[in-house]
Amino acid sequence: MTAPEIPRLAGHLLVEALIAQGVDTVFGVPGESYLAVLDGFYEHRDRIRFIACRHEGGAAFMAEAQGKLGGRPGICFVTRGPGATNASIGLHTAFQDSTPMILFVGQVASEQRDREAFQELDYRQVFGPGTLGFAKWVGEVHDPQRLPEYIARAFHTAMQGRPGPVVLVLPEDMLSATTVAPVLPCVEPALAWPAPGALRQVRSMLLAAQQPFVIVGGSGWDAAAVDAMQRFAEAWQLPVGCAFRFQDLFDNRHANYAGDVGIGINPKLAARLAAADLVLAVGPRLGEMTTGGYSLLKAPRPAQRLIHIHAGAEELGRVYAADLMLQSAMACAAKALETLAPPPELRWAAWTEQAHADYEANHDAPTVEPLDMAQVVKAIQRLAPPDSVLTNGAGNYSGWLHRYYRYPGLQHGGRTQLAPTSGAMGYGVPAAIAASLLYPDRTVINIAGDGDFLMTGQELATAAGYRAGTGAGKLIVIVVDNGTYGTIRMHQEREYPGRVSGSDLFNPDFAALATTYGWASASVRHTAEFAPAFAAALASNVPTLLHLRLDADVSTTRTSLSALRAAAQARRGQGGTSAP
Ligand SMILES: Cc1ncc(C[n+]2csc(CCOP(=O)(O)OP(=O)(O)O)c2C)c(N)n1
Repeated sequence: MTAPEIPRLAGHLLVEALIAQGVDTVFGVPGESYLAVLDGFYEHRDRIRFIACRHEGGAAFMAEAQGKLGGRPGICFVTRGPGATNASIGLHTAFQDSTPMILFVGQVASEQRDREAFQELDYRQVFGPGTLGFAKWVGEVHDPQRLPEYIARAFHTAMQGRPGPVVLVLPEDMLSATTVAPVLPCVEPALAWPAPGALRQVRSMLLAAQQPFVIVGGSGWDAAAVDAMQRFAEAWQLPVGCAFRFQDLFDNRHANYAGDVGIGINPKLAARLAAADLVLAVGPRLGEMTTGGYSLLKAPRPAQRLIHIHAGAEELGRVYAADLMLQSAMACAAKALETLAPPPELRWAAWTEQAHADYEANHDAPTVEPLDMAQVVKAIQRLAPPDSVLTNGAGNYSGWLHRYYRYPGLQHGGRTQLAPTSGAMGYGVPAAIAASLLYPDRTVINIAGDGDFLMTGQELATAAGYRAGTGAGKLIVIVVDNGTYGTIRMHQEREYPGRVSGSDLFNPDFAALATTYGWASASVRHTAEFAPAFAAALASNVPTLLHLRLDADVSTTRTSLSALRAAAQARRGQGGTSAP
């Protein structure tokens, strides 16, 4: 602990405490409720920067991406009621994605509390753990002397067990009070190791299996853990799938890789998972998207034997009555698994080989005219640096990335996929900007839908203002414009064929729009135009938006709207588009 220091504003102390935690960048939208903190950022501007965003949703997504990329809490600052409620989408995403993050919220002065003062909210009620889905903990700091204690606890809570978001509420008068409190040292999470007895059980359950399958996912992985997991999979010749939007946790080019267990899953992979007799889930919380709506792994008692390894005790046994549950941080679990000695003969070598062959075969795609999204993703893979970070939000367009992009594991030191398991539209643009600002030497590529893009597209201004993507690493946004909220249209065609309601979009010229933000841009209508446009973006000294015009009928990597409509109408035994 550092010695008590000279009196200073609590708002300044807060910034010093963040610096002590290793934070050099925070994201936010300013508010009059936390002026003393903003002044602290000014005071320490040589050591920490405040990235001023255009919407708190964008700022919170950027902080969430910071947490995903770095493993330590991403930091977001917002003002009272309207600021905090705008930021809630980032909290929800951090919660669902198990991402460490801290949202600091300015609060009305203590003497005005409980009067429904200007923009007042009770954040413990709004975001409290009781609401199940916004924050692991909501703390309100009343005594400036205790601010370091609250900050240390916030960092611990965000990182320990199942990582997630924390909200710290800062009354205005507390921030502008004077304090001599010392900052506390940098916090490291306490990590749980799997018990030796449980590890022996893992081994004997593996030895008893005929067709085992491993799913990796969740947060808390580092490059060493991913490498250890790879060695374990190699030694035991196990097929490995990645949980929904955790595709970068295992090298997709590796011979044991079997594909992503998520939305639009390869049907052969779904069949394999269903046919497995033992599933070893290392890290994922086994949510709806990873389990095929709790059907590939039936909840609460799957047909397969299940070993569930997770960092959070509260997560184990919450949904699935697994045969074996191990509480362990991923860094520890992978290293422990690696020590398990395999027998000389493994009976599932062919099963694993076939799993990878199925993954490879899933890369074959019929040609689509005039713009082929599979070819677009393959061109990105071919041309972009291998350590590029890929981001997306929610929408069918992300399916091409999930299916055709081969993520390289964490061999470049950090994550290369930033994508919301919460399915939050608007995530990809701010996540890409955050990645580009935090890692200026990495190229960052966002693929967005037209609906998705305009939810947070205003953050292009933030990128331009802070000169993101102007150095060695490039920043490229690819907008896939099909003139519709295509995912919803897909569901409509399945359920209410031919009855388009609320899903049409009326779009601007995205390429023209980007130039008003100081971005370079180009429009792409044909597959052949994409690679040159993308190569030019990789050579550009300013960020680039590529506006891709996709035929609205192209619905997913596997089907079209017209095929869906025809199938739904056939099911209903009607030829027209009459009401259901
Ligand atoms: C914030 C948010 N609002 C609404 C939804 C519901 N939703 C899921 S996908 C989707 C449409 C996405 O449209 P677009 O970005 O154009 O991509 P497309 O599906 O057409 O590829 C909607 C509205 C959501 N997931 N997130």
